[in-house]
Amino acid sequence: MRHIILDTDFCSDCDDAVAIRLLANLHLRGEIVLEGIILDSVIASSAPALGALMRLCGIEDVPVGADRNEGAYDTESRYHKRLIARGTPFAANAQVRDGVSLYREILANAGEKISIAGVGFENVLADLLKSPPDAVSPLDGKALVKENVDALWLMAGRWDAADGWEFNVAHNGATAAAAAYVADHCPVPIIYSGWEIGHPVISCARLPKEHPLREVMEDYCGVRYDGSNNGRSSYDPMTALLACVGDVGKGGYSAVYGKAVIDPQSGKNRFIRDPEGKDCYVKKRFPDAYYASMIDELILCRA
Ligand SMILES: [Ca+2]
Repeated sequence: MRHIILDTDFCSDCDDAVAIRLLANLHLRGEIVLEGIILDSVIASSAPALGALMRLCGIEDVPVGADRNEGAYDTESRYHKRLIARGTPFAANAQVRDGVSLYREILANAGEKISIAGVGFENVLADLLKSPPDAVSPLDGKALVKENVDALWLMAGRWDAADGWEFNVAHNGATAAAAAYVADHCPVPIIYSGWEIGHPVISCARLPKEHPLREVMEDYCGVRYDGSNNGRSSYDPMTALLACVGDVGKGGYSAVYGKAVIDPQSGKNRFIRDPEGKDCYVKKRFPDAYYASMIDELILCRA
């Protein structure tokens, strides 16, 4: 059984919500254990909106942690408001755990290796790696990750171009510094799913009226004359699904191994190839429709 923590900037883009629905269904079907969700970009409505989506998806009992630096990366969300109106277990961000502290608790108590699916900024991951020993564990963050995490599966970077620029990494100086820190200090393999992987893969284009993602997709993507939304690039659900599969080849990808180099100021990324390298970025082995239909099937099914 795969054990997953999702690290998400559930705020600006809507594909984070698609990743959450996908993970919720796999969790409820008993195919993975979703150990926790970490919010790495937080505005006032973040925890309330996430709680609302989790309730709609039937995973209200999964622990939630959040970065405490509210407003550092986003200032508004197009899709939080209508989610919250559906009812939420959290009235405010203060009702969820501190992100690093929740990470440390889950990792310290892990019976099996945990996979971290990162589909947002890497600030909380960097803070986890920098965290000192505490009452939860005598290990510092780096040792705790080394002992309990099998890999980081990150939607980050752009690897099909020289000097790649990608939002999760290069949004601002803080996101660039965090992504560079994780690339340089993570003690376990990092599997990068770049911008070029998810961008042309459009999922969620047609959702039933009562689907939990329907309003989210309408609020982010708009509505067509026939009432269906336009769908969205599948950056985050593809990364989350790959983390659940836990194997690049079985997930439908090939890997280019080596070392990611991220400029800590600009966030621009490049890759030094090395067949013996710990980290990799992935390339698709199948047409885009293959991945899109897999995601649509997993978000449409009833868990
Ligand atoms: Ca995201």
